[in-house]
Amino acid sequence: MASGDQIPLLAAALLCALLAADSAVVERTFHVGNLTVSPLCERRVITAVNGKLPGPTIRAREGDTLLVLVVNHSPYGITIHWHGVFQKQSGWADGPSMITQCPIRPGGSYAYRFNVSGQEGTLWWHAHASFLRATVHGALIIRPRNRSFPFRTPHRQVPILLGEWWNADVVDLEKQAFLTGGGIVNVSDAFTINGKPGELYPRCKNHTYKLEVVSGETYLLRIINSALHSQLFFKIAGHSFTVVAVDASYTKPYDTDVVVIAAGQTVDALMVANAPSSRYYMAARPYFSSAGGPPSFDNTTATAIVRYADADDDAPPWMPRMPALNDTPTAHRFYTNLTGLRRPGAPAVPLEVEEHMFVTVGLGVLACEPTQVVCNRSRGTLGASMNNVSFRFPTAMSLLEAHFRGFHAEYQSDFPDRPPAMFDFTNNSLNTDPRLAPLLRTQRGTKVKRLKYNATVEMVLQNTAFIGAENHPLHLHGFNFFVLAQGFGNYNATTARSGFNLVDPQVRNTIGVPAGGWAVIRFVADNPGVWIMHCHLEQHVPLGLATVFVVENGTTPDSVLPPPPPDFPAC
Ligand SMILES: *[C@@H]1O[C@H](CO)[C@@H](O)[C@H](O)[C@H]1NC(C)=O
Ligand SMILES: *[C@@H]1O[C@H](CO)[C@@H](O)[C@H](O)[C@H]1NC(C)=O
Ligand SMILES: *[C@@H]1O[C@H](CO)[C@@H](O)[C@H](O)[C@H]1NC(C)=O
Ligand SMILES: *[C@@H]1O[C@H](CO)[C@@H](O)[C@H](O)[C@H]1NC(C)=O
Ligand SMILES: *[C@@H]1O[C@H](CO)[C@@H](O)[C@H](O)[C@H]1NC(C)=O
Ligand SMILES: *[C@@H]1O[C@H](CO)[C@@H](O)[C@H](O)[C@H]1NC(C)=O
Ligand SMILES: *[C@@H]1O[C@H](CO)[C@@H](O)[C@H](O)[C@H]1NC(C)=O
Ligand SMILES: *[C@@H]1O[C@H](CO)[C@@H](O)[C@H](O)[C@H]1NC(C)=O
Ligand SMILES: *[C@@H]1O[C@H](CO)[C@@H](O)[C@H](O)[C@H]1NC(C)=O
Ligand SMILES: *[C@@H]1O[C@H](CO)[C@@H](O)[C@H](O)[C@H]1NC(C)=O
Ligand SMILES: *[C@@H]1O[C@H](CO)[C@@H](O)[C@H](O)[C@H]1NC(C)=O
Ligand SMILES: *[C@@H]1O[C@H](CO)[C@@H](O)[C@H](O)[C@H]1NC(C)=O
Ligand SMILES: [Cu+2]
Repeated sequence: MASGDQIPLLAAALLCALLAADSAVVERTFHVGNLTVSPLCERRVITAVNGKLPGPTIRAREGDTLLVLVVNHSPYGITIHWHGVFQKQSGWADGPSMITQCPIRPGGSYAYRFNVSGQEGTLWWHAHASFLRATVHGALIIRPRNRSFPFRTPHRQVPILLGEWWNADVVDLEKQAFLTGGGIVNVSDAFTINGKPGELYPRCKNHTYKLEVVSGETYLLRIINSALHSQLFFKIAGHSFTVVAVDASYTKPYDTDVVVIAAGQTVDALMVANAPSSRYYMAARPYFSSAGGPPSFDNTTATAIVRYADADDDAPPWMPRMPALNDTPTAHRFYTNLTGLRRPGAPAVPLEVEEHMFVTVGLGVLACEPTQVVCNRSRGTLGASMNNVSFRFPTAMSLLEAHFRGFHAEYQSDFPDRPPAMFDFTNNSLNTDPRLAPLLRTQRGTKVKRLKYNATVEMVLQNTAFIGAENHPLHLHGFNFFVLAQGFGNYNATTARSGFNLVDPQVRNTIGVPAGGWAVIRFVADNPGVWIMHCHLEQHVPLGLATVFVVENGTTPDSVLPPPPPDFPAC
C-alpha cells in the first residue's frame, strides 16, 4: 500500500516523464502586410505582422519545435530573424537578408522551422531586411521545460518592448539616407513602450501603455530593446529591479534601480509591487554614447503607467529621475556588474583558444557609390568597418547558399584576424590631425572568416574614435558568447588578461562595445553554417559594420548543415 508520501512522489515522477516527452510543435502564421496606426495621433501606413504593433508574442518551451509560416502581403522583400535562437542545424531559418536567405518576395511565403533546444528566457523576432524591423518585431519567449525558474516564481510575466518610431516610412528613410543623405538617417519622432509613446509627447498624450499591478505581487518584466538606433535607460518610479537574465541567459540576481539595454539586447527583471498605492511612470530614454557622431539624436522619453488597483487617477503619476543622456558611468556599471548564473550542465568557459582575433570596430569614410545621387566624390561618404573591411552584402545569392553549393565567387575567405595597421585606436586626434586622415578611409568587401567546426574563438573587439567614439552593440547570430572583460581606451593584453572572468561571466548574444573602449568575448563554433556578426544600430549595417563567420561541417551526423528546405526563397 502506498503511503501518503509515496503518492505525490509517484505523481511527480509521472509528471516529469510526461513533461520530458511532450516537446510540442508550436505553429504560427505571420501575415506581413500594411497596417494603419497613429501612435502620435497622425495616421501612418506601416508594415506589421498580423495587424499588430508590436507583433504577436510567440511562447514556447525549451526543446519545442517552431514552425512559423511567413506570408508576405507587403510591398517589400521580407525576412524574419529569430534573434538569439541558436538555429543548430537549421541555419536556413536564421533570416538575415542575403546572408542566409534571399528576401521573401511580395506575394511569397516561407516556413521557418527550427528547434529551441538548450536555451530559455526572453528572445525576440524581427525583420532582417532594410529598416523594416522598426515595425516588424515581437517577443519570443522560451519557458523552462519543467516550468521552474532558478528564482522565485513571479505572479505575472510581462513583455516590455521598447521601440523607436518615425512618422516617415522606414524604407524611404533608409533609401534617402543612402542616396542623398550621406549615410545619415533622420532622427526618430518618438520612443515607444509596447507600441505606445506615452504622455510626455505633447501632441498625443493618450497613447500610453498601462500595467495594472496588485500590491505585494512579483512581476517578471521581459524587456526587449527593439529600437533601431538607440541604447536605452529604463526605470520605474518608486520601484527597483532584480535582474535575473540577459539575452536569454540567467544571471546571478543583480539589484538595481536602472536597466540599461542596447539595441538587440533583452533583460529579464523582477519587480515587486511594494510601493504605496499610486500611479508610477515607467520610462525609457536614450543612452547616447557618441562623442562626435551624428549631429543630433532623438532625446525624447517614452513613458507607460504602472497603476495599483485602487490608485487615485487624478493625481499625476510619479516620474523616475532618469540618468543623463550621456551617463556612460551608469551604463558601464550596469553592463559590467552582471555575472552569469552557473547551472549544472551549462557550458563552462572554454580555456583553450584556437582562433585569436583582434577586431577594430567603428565608423570611417568610404568612396561614393555610383548609386548615390548626392555624394561629394572627393570627400567620400560615411561608412563603417570591422578590421577596416566595410562589409558589402552580396546581391545574387545568399552567402549560406553560396557556401552550401560551393559557389565561392560571391565572397572571399580572408577576413583578417588583426587590423591592417596598429595605431592609437581611441585617440580623438584621428579626426583632427591631417597626417592621420588617410587612416579614416575604409574599403568595401565581402570577406568572411572560416572556422573549423567546434573551434573556440576569442575576439577582442576594439572600438575606434574615427568620426566619433560610440558604443556599438555587436550581435552574433548562431551562438551565445561569454563576455570575459570590458574596458576603456586601447586594449592591452598584459593588463586585461588578469581581469578576465573565466568563472562566471555573463553570457550574451549582443555586446555593447564601450565607447572609446573594448570588450573580449569567447564562443565555441559548434554550429555549422553562415553567421553574421553586426552592429545592432540599424544605420550601421548598410554602412558596413558587419562581418561573417562560415563554420564548416563537423564529422558526425549531428554536426553538418542539412540541405535547404523545399520552399527556400530564391533570389
Ligand atoms: C501598402 O502600403 C504601400 C505604401 O503605403 C502602398 O504602396 C501599397 O499599395 C499598400 N498595399 C496594399 C495592399 O494596401
Ligand atoms: C527538432 O526536434 C525534433 C524533435 O525532437 C527533431 O525531430 C528534429 O530533427 C529537430 N530538428 C533539428 C533541426 O534539430
Ligand atoms: C528543472 O530543471 C532545472 C534545470 O534543468 C533543474 O535545476 C530543476 O531542478 C528542475 N526542477 C524540477 C522541479 O524538476
Ligand atoms: C528627413 O528629414 C528631412 C528634413 O526634415 C525631410 O525633408 C525628409 O523628408 C525626411 N525624410 C523622410 C524619409 O521622411
Ligand atoms: C487621443 O487623442 C486624440 C486627439 O488628441 C484623438 O484624436 C484620439 O481619438 C484619442 N485616442 C484615444 C485612443 O483615445
Ligand atoms: C533635446 O534636444 C533639443 C534640440 O536639440 C533641445 O532643445 C532639448 O533641450 C533637448 N532635451 C533634452 C531633455 O536634453
Ligand atoms: C558595479 O561596478 C562598479 C564599477 O564599475 C563598482 O564600483 C560597484 O561596486 C559594482 N557593484 C554594484 C553592486 O554596483
Ligand atoms: C567636397 O569635399 C571637399 C574635400 O573635403 C571640399 O573641399 C569641397 O568643398 C566639398 N564640395 C562640396 C560641394 O561640398
Ligand atoms: C555538409 O554536410 C552535408 C551533409 O553531408 C552536405 O549536404 C553539405 O554539402 C556539407 N556542406 C558543406 C559546405 O560541405
Ligand atoms: C584601410 O584601408 C584603406 C584602403 O586600403 C587605407 O587607405 C586605410 O589607411 C586603411 N585604414 C586603416 C585604419 O587601416
Ligand atoms: C568539441 O570540443 C569539445 C572540447 O572543446 C569536446 O569535448 C567535444 O567532444 C568536441 N565535439 C566534437 C563533435 O568534436
Ligand atoms: C600594457 O600594460 C603594461 C603594464 O602596465 C605596460 O608595461 C605596457 O607598456 C602596455 N602596453 C602597451 C602596448 O601599451
Ligand atoms: Cu554601430
